[in-house]
Amino acid sequence: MSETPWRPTACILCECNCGIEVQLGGDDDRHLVRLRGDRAHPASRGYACEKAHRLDHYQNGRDRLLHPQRRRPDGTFETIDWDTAIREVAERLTRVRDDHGGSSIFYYGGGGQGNHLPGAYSLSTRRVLGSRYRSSALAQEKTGEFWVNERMLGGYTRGDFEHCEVAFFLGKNPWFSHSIPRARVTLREISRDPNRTLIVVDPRRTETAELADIHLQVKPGTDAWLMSALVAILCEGLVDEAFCAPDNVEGLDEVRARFADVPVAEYCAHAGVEEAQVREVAKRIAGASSVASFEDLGVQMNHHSTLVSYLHKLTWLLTGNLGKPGAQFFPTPLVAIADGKTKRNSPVTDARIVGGLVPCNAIADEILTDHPDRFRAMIVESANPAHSLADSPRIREALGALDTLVVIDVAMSETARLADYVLPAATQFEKAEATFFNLEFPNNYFHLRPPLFDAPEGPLPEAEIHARLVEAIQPFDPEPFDALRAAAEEGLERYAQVFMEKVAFDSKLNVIAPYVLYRTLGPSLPAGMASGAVLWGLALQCAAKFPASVARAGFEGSPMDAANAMFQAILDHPSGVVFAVDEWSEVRGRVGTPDKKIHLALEDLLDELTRLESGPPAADPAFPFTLSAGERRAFTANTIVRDPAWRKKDGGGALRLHPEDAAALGVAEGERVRLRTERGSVEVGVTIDPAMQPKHIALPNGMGLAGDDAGSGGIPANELTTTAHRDPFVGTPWHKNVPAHLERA
Ligand SMILES: Nc1nc2c(c(=O)[nH]1)N[C@H]1C(S)=C(S)[C@@H](COP(=O)(O)OP(=O)(O)OC[C@H]3O[C@@H](n4cnc5c(=O)[nH]c(N)nc54)[C@H](O)[C@@H]3O)O[C@H]1N2
Ligand SMILES: Nc1nc2c(c(=O)[nH]1)N[C@H]1C(S)=C(S)[C@@H](COP(=O)(O)OP(=O)(O)OC[C@H]3O[C@@H](n4cnc5c(=O)[nH]c(N)nc54)[C@H](O)[C@@H]3O)O[C@H]1N2
Ligand code: SF4
Ligand SMILES: [Mo]
Repeated sequence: MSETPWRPTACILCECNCGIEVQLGGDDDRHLVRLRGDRAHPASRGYACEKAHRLDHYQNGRDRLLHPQRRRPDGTFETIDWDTAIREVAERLTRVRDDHGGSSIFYYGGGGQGNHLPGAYSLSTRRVLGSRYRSSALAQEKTGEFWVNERMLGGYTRGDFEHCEVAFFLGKNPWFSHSIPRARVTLREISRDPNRTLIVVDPRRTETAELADIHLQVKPGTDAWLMSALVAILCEGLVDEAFCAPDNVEGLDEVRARFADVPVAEYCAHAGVEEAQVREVAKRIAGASSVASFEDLGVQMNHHSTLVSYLHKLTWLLTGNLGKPGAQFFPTPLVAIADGKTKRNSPVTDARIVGGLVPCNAIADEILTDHPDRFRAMIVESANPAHSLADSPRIREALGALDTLVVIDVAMSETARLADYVLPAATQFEKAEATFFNLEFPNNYFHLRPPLFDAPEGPLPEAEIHARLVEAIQPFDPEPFDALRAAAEEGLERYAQVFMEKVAFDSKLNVIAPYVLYRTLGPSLPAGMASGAVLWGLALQCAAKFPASVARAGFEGSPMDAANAMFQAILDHPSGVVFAVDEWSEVRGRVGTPDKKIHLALEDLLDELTRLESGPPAADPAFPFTLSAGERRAFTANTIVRDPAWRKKDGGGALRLHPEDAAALGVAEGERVRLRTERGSVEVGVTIDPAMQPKHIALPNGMGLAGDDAGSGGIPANELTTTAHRDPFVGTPWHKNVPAHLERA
């Protein structure tokens, strides 16, 4: 008997999207029965963590949606057919546009951890509706970092952890959250090697901190003081003068002058870290041949988040850690997921919009108002804002106040339950899918995954949903479409020619290119791969922008020839393919600021620095605990998997608590406490964790989904958070630092 074939795909539970191979089984052959890492995947090379083995809970999950749903006046849902759904959604959105302008239609989401093709196709729907504002989860985590990077460097950077001498993790626990390829292998290698140093800044002695050579166990919410002290020490004589020479780098003198005033000993004390240890870190960073560095939610969802992003960039820029092996680089993206540019502010609250993303914490206020420019309709796709945005009660109220809410999802999520129309999408194993988080160096890969099987009768890939919406909103002359379809049958070269003639310079068609590609190139692609059509356009943009990198990956010639070859290679490699090969010597040349220099002095953030002088605020006696609301653990994956049974451990999402606090409250392991914040109050079981600091408590993310038995599925963290608690520059929430009160239940 021949063995069941192993089919290549990817894990969709975090941004790494490790390549995996799957054996199908079950009575309908639609279950992901056995899984293993795919050795042919260019980045993960056979690696996968424990979560991937439980992916069948996503594919055959509770709450799966199979048919379009329409809300009845009494709030219940009825099943409708696709024609009715598309017609009515198009009518409702068109009416909002005609009455109030396309700007009043807001788009949220576009991709989770495993899928970004929906976001690409939604562009066409947004364009025909004239929708201008959008957002996604990035606007509650990365926008501060994007903005700082844009102004200092004119581009987004990542670190080369595989080759670094020193690895620096700031508010990040990659042992569980990954975000770098083969995280645990890389962490163990650094930890074991006596010549390499792993540095972790985290109030908790995390699994990553356990492996670290140096753990700066900062007091919660005080990273700004710690990082200012670190920068001040670097300025005292540890700066890489050659790297920071004035022909390349602006602002060194000003930074030196401003940090000369930082009282290092006092700031270390504020952060609860020994000055000697901070000095040791400064020396290690400055003395290393290379430092790779990663900041994440522990600081990005915390007090002074944008300031800390800035201080963080200063540590590795002052020490010359850009553009050499083991240091920071600018990845070559097949498509840039967001930039740090600021073009306009939000229409109602005038919030700063970074990379085109309205701050998540402003969204409710952009809806719940009688301002004429408020958002009145919303399309939510592949995201679950009713659960993931701060202050869930208020978000529910805002979503309920919209004229029309349309949700495109695979499951009846918390957000879908509030929608006027829910449009069911095929799962990520039932259609071609990909993510745009291509952030490797020097070899950057792209992975377009073929479907494992067809979708059941009912759900559609987002590309098809958007194509139908576009056609219902604004029908187009069929002539160019017929010509393009015929050309596609003759091959990519001919298609490219006709595309240049009919679409590239047509102002009506080129803005909806994803739709045009899907309808014309899509049908000629291999079975199940039509959703990949948009990648042809993206490959063309990439080949035009990074000709040398794509040529080194073997895609040579004119941008069009290179793009055709790249697109074909993407289709031909179901385990992923390297589409760009960079060189370290190119990195400095990719600094994208207007004058091509690195800018060390950002005035507004240097001014913010002076506001640290008064020290961290004292805890409010009414809320003596600091709650980190939304920690990544062994079995959390945002809200991608809905059945708590998928978790092998910690199904109830226990509150972590230091033994001292447990003793003071008189609670034992597994007993329940009442946890109260300014926003809400819940009862939750505790786990006693000596890795925590006293008075610091933590709840996991992605818990407490609608339909879970009370308590068994954990606490939805955002019932406890508020929107006012946010960064002054870009509005990112302080989810990791929520003042809280605890008592025995
Ligand atoms: N298992 C799992 N992995 C995931 C995800 C998931 O849901 N589950 N989600 C993915 C997503 S969307 C993201 S954005 C990433 C996030 O990845 P991470 O940012 O690594 O995730 P968190 O666990 O939320 O936060 C990281 C750390 O911040 C620390 N922290 C809390 N307060 C402070 C503080 O005041 N200062 C400092 N320095 N640190 C602090 C916490 O103790 C925690 O260890 O993970 C991705 N990977
Ligand atoms: N308090 C607190 N809040 C947080 C965080 C925290 O740490 N603390 N973390 C924040 C962060 S970093 C993030 S990234 C967000 C995550 O929150 P969101 O960005 O809102 O997204 P997810 O929870 O990942 O939900 C993804 C949705 O996509 C659906 N889905 C899965 N596959 C498909 C598909 O193929 N097509 C479609 N259309 N839908 C699909 C799933 O069913 C699910 O409803 O949460 C944020 N919220
Ligand atoms: S959850 Fe684990 S297996 Fe899945 S992509 Fe992330 S690191 Fe890879
Ligand atoms: Mo995230």
